[in-house]
Amino acid sequence: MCAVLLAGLSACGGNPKQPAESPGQTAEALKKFDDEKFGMFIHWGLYAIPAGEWKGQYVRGIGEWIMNRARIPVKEYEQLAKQFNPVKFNAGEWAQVAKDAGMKYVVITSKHHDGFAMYGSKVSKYNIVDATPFARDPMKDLSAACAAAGLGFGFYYSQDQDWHEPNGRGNTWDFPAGRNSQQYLRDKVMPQVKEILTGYGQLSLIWFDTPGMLSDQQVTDLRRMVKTLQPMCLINSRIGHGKGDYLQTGDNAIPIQVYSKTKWEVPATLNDTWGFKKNDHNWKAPADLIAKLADIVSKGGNYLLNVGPTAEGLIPEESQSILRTIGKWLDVNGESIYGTSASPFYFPDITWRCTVKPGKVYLHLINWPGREFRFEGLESEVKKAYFLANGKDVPYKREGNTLQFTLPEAPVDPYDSVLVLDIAGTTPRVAAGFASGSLPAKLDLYAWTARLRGEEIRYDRKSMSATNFKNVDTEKNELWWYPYESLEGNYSVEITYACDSKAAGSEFRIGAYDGQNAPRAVEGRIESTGGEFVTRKVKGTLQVARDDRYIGFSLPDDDKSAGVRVRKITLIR
Ligand code: FHN
Repeated sequence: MCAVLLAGLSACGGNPKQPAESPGQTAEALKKFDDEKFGMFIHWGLYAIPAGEWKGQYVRGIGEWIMNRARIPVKEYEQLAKQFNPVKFNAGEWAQVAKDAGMKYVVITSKHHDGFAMYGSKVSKYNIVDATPFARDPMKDLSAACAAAGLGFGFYYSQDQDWHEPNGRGNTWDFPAGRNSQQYLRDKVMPQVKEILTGYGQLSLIWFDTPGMLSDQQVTDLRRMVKTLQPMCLINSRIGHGKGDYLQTGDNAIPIQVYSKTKWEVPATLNDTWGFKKNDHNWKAPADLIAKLADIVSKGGNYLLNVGPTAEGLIPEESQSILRTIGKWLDVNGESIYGTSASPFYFPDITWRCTVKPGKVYLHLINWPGREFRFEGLESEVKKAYFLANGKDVPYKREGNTLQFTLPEAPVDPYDSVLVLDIAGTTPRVAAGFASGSLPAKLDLYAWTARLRGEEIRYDRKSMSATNFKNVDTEKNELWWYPYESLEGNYSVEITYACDSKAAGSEFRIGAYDGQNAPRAVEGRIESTGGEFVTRKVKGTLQVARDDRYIGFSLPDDDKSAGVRVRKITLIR
């Protein structure tokens, strides 16, 4: 099993005074989790009341961070509780939205960084039952509704950041003096985590976040408590110190290629915020989300997609409608997602993705290739090729390990047409050079596979490019690619972009970032391309070190850069 899991087990099993963990139960829970693929994240808390505005001023950034961003004193922020009365909350309806979306599990914030418990806590009066006019515990209803709907249920819990407590991390405006993290852990975290593990039935998982400064021992104690109370409850890697059962990627961060060494999950937003923000209408298109679901599952991950309910207790209409569209696609194509394994093939571009089951290869055509589609690298005999959407056979010719399909003019599904290959044998045989894990000499980093950083940046599906790069205050709009495998080496670099004359002249930077030091970078200047996409060589060599976390693209200094459209960066060994 995965390294993270093993690290966790050895650390926890090492104490003879404590009951040993049950690796069998964790493995069983992980298998179920791996089969589920798609879950609903819910960020719900007091921050849904200001919804992105404080005292009439727009506050930049993610909605649930408003207390921190606007440096709202505890005494003021606390007052929100007196108004929190989500009378429209209906747990059954929420569970139904998740069901209709084809999601298999739900994870909701029991306590976010603002420190407010969204369940009835005996540990702190700062909770939804004791401090609000609502005066009841919505998590009781939600856990029951999820169980009734056959959905897994889990809690998010912020175990280090807590802006309400002098001993929690993060509130430097009320509590500038040092803190005692051990006391915070002992008095709030451990007893609250115990409450959520004992009051809401079987939890599928507990989702810790931003472990920050917690020590190895503190994390070990936390893990031990979880596994002692609920051996089947999975723990995510953001518990810290490598002691999770499975790995979290960064927020909205998808590995660039198949990553299947350990089980992982991408937490992601439907717009640009987790907690409800009334002015955030930057909803991702269903086509993009379905392609991302196929992308993530093809690479070995799960997709945990967020909704941010309002202070009244409603999941925004836009979110619901997007999720239902995904659900309709899954009604037809779910066979190619649930219970599948990651692609055994490397992805040369963003035309297709691939999932497999015994005897079957599912080719997800996420960007329609036109009438001719070449698929290379499959050695196994193909017995039948057909579309999942309509069951119709797809004609093809075979030349060695290349299959040349003749496709209809238009996609058979507007989002992702799944082409199924029934193959001889259980596991596809992959020709040398085409297997996932083999990094080619020329590696394309498409804007579509990047994490988009910043509120202004947009991805345009039609031109397959990122655009509207802006620098607002100290915040840059950037593209970040996460390899999750080391790309150590020296690369010459190309950039494929378009730019009209107005936007020409901006300097750009492509860097390798380790998360601490200034990047090792190559730089260049954007020239007018008359609006056409061109590929240009960038001067210099990009040195990528073994532990670099991501490759980034930015236009650091120039605001004209909003008109630049970037399709991909190519790294050439
Ligand atoms: O700071 C939080 C953020 O508010 C949100 O909860 C996300 C979800 O993954 N986690 C943290 C940042 O990574």
